[in-house]
Amino acid sequence: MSDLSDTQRSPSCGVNDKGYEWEPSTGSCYKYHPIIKSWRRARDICLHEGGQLAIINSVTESLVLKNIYLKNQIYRPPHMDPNHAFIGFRKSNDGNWVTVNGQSLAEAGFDRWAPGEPNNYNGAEECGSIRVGLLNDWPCSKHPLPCICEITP
Ligand SMILES: [Ca+2]
Ligand SMILES: [Ca+2]
Repeated sequence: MSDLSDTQRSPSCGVNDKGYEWEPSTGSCYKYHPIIKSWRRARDICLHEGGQLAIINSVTESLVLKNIYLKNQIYRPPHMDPNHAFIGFRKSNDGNWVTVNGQSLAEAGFDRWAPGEPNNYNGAEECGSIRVGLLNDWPCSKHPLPCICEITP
């Protein structure tokens, strides 16, 4: 017997939170939060919900996340960039980018930065975001962003 394919797995995300939507193409559930003040706050909110900040493990998943925030534009305050959200990676003390699971981006399976990124703008961009489906570095707390949480049932 082979493993069940993604489409045969339970659509349950394992939490009592209708904000999480099952995505068959990646086998994960995702929730979009429209405004989060800081990356750390975003990380804590996802953990509190039983998930974690989304980690991109494939090109497919980058496109899923891109579509999630496009789908959620209705929640967008006028000054917020709808194509930009905190996700689960940041700069470690030794200057390497690591996911909230402690993997390098390459180990996680997706390390495509947006053109010109990471640019460490003003020397103060230590946290990770996704912008139009590609990676970006962004200040951890100076500018609020939406965030995307992930649960892998
Ligand atoms: Ca993932
Ligand atoms: Ca940047």
